[in-house]
Amino acid sequence: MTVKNKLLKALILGAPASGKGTISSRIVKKYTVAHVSSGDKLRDHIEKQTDLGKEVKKYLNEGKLVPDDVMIKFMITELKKVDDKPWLLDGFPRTVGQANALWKVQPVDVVLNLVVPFEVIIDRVRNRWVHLASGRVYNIGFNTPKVEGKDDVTGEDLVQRPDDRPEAVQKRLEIYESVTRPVIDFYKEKGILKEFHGRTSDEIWPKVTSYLDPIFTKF
Ligand code: G5P
Ligand code: MG
Repeated sequence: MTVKNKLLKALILGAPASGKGTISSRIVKKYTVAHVSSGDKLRDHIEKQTDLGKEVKKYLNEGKLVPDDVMIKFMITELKKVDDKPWLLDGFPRTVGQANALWKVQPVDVVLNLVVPFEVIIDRVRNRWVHLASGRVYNIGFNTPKVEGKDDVTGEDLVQRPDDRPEAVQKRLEIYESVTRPVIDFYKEKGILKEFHGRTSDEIWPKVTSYLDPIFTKF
């Protein structure tokens, strides 16, 4: 597909820990596009103890979805802040209700869906460390931080996500199967979904660039 004379609006979908954040950061480095991650934004609110942060904390910690009304209002407001730029949305929408609400205010052009086997995912979350302020993410053995426990850019502490505990991961995967999978069908029916299969982000990345290169050069 080609998109001319307009700002690309793209989504990245995939199960928890399928590499949405990892692939998004590579997309942002290669193409001019703003990365908007619902999970990173919510974690930032929790860290800063805002009213929203206090409201959503228990959902994130337990691996449950934040209710649609809260999420839709929050993300539509966040997207308005970047509507003069091309954007890549990560983590939203996650329910068909959210997908419908987004489609009404901003139909999207491209949807990337990462398909990674579940056993690979379970292994990854055990070794994930994050820098909360930036959303930068590390994995011991894959992209190990230069100094153990410290962010490469700021030198600040890395933390493990509370929802990376095994019981919360299990919950997130169950919710993904039952509630988020229909979102994939929503975009399939619109004819704008492209799937990328692989066991590693390095295997998936060249497939993503082959797909995105012609789309971005048409701008
Ligand atoms: P999030 O933050 O959207 P998830 O569960 O969808 O959370 P997550 O965990 O952020 O997704 P990811 O972004 O898909 O995963 O993956 P990633 O962080 O890039 O990679 C995972 C790990 O694997 C990292 O450590 C990375 O370094 C490593 N890795 C990547 N590639 C490889 C590889 O090839 N090899 C190896 N060895 N490692 C690799 O949402 C969190 C919560 O926020 C709420 C919910 O409570 C949700 O549970 N929320 C919403 N609630 C309702 N509606 C919404 N729209 C919501 N959005 C967020
Ligand atoms: Mg992520």
